[in-house]
Amino acid sequence: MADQTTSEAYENIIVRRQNRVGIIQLNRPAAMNALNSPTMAELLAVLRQFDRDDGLGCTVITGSDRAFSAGADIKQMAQASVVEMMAMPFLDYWDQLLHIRKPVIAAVSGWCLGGGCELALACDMIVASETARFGQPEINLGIIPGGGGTQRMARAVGKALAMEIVLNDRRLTADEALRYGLVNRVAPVDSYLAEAIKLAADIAGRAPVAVQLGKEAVNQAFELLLTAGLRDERRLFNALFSTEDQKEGMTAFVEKRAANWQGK
Ligand code: DAK
Repeated sequence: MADQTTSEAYENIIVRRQNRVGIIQLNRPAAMNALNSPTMAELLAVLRQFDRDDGLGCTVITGSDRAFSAGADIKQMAQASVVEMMAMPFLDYWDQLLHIRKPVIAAVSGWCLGGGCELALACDMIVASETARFGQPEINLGIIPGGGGTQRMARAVGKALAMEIVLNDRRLTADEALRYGLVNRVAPVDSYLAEAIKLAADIAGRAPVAVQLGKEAVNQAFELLLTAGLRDERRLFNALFSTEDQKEGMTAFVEKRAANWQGK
């Protein structure tokens, strides 16, 4: 099949589609892709639109080679009171990230700090360039991570290292991030994005409903105790026997042919 690429215009992000992969590029180069409310609004609107689009199976979020994102926009928060912080729509966008059903891969190069690192951690997988640097430097601003950094970082790399990252601004190189299980793979800076898109295309070519329920089931491992998680997995597993794709997948195996997924 010929490679189909289309693009759409936004103010703070660049959106394009490549066959069954949606690609969102953070695009605030003058601010190192700092995440302000308008950027998060556009990002979430597009993620939700992709979730509803049967023509797409997986999303890649990326930044520039120099910076995935340097975090939440400090200039937006600097003078805010606690009441103003609590009322910022910014918070809702972070909550909405939890409800994206299709897999999202972060393709990270350069700075991946603060809220930028939290955004990457909220994605389902991370492909990093060799120049990627991960950190939660909020302590330097007199605050702690607020977008999931303490929780997801601790789950990803363990308590000991998470404490150093959160309390003492320890930054991880791409190789360290790979070693500690924060990222899936590391690639040269000129190919990390292509690598992430290739991974996304592979996933997008698989049985769509099973992919979404697989994502849901793995995420439950971080929410539930083992017995409840196993029960949940069993329900999702059984539910897939009501899909046409389960019949097609097993029939295709028996008939020794490739499956033709319908997403039903
Ligand atoms: N916000 C706003 N502008 C930023 C920025 C940021 N986070 N990071 C960089 N910039 C801007 C700089 O101000 C500068 O702008 P101009 O001065 O040119 O106008 C421009 O980007 C280039 O930055 P530098 O001149 O500093 O470039 P360098 O190469 O020297 O340094 C750097 C790059 C990324 C190491 C450095 O800029 C830096 O340390 N940036 C700040 C990193 C940081 O502290 N990040 C944590 C921010 S706090 C929440 C969700 C999320 C969050 C909180 C709550 N809820 C849901 C409740 C997240 C909080 C954070 O992320």
